[in-house]
Amino acid sequence: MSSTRTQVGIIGAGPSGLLLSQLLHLQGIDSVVLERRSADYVLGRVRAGVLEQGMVDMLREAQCADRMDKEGLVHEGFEITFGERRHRIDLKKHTGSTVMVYGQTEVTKDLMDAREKMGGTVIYDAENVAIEDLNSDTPKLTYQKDGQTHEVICDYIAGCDGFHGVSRKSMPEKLLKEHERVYPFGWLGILSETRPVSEELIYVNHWRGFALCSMRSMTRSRYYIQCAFDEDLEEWTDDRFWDELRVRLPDEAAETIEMGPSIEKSIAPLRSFVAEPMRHGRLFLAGDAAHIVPPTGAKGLNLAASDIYYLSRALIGFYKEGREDLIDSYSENCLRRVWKAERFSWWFTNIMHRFPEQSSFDRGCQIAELDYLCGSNAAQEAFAENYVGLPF
Ligand code: FAS
Ligand code: PHB
Repeated sequence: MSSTRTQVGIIGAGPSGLLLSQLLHLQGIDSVVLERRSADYVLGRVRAGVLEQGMVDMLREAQCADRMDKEGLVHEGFEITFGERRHRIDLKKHTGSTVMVYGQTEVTKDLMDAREKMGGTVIYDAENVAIEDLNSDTPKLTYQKDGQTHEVICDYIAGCDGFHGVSRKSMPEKLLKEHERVYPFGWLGILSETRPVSEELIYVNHWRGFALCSMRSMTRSRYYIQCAFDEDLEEWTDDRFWDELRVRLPDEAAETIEMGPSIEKSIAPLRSFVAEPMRHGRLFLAGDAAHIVPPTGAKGLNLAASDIYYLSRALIGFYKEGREDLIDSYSENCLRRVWKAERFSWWFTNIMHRFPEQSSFDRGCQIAELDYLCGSNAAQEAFAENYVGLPF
């Protein structure tokens, strides 16, 4: 068995793990990242599209923002439509802030390239990653690769391995409290090399179901429609998707939308989930390993960024100044912001989607909530400050 020593062992080479490794490296702190999949597989996942200012600032701090600053699209607002109504939420007016439209795939690629350029240790195809000696001062990660067993002895372990990872399962069962709401529907999303139907995002509440018009650039569109949670992807030809999307869009968008072949098509389940605490001894959970939000509020990737903000400061404070206070307050600091994003994402999902059991009264309240939001400056200010991202 090969044995290496590092300061911080990181499980998962998604945005959380790579961003943490990069921020630590810039402070002279050594880490090893273990990823069970190949780099191509990680890059093949199409996920988030909207970055909060906090995430943008973190990528600039991590010296990985050049391409984002060149190719990213700064958005000052977006539209909400319901019935015949269309209303623009002016983020800039209500908050003075904006969001950046730049795909998670590109963020991950920029982080991968930066890690490689700076000689980072990111091991792909690391199988059966396990955490051992967690209650000792030198916990370790073991894994198999190329038929060999390897161990990485660490000071600390960051579980950045997503919802299905091993790190949350390695927390003591009696310690962990989990909170969950599973939604009775999913999102069917496609990516197409077509001009976006609008310069800004359009969130649609339609009686047949939610729809979202987003983008990755001005030549690459990302569209979603709400679908049954057990929908069979094989049943959804491109034509069927475009027909259903156009039924749900406002007339002018339905008439002008540019359609084309999908280059990616997938169904994402929707759930709200929080695991508490996010730290046990020398193990920290970050990103989707600790929490999941329905993508309605574009919070998933951005919450991973705020976790890594708190975790990087805690570890840098420890190694550079011998501080343990930020390590001790890590879980509490993260969870205060996580729960506010969970609430916003749950609320926005509730007012934008059609629920199978929805009564006419429920529907009436949904429309009234949207009508109030679009008619009240105060409501839009509260909405906008949540959407652009609450302070870290
Ligand atoms: P990730 O899941 O991205 O990364 C975890 C990494 O750990 C993966 O590469 C995985 O292969 C690896 N891993 C897992 N188990 C391991 C093990 N045992 N050993 C080693 N490695 C292991 N957010 C939005 O804001 N908007 C969206 O539209 C949106 N759409 C989404 C669609 C889907 C299908 C999913 C699943 C998520 C979506 N999200 C969206 C949320 C998403 O963007 C996450 O918040 C983001 O990927 C979180 O990043 P990480 O915490 O790094 O987790
Ligand atoms: C996306 O572009 O993938 C996207 C944008 C906004 C959301 C969710 C997903 O709320």
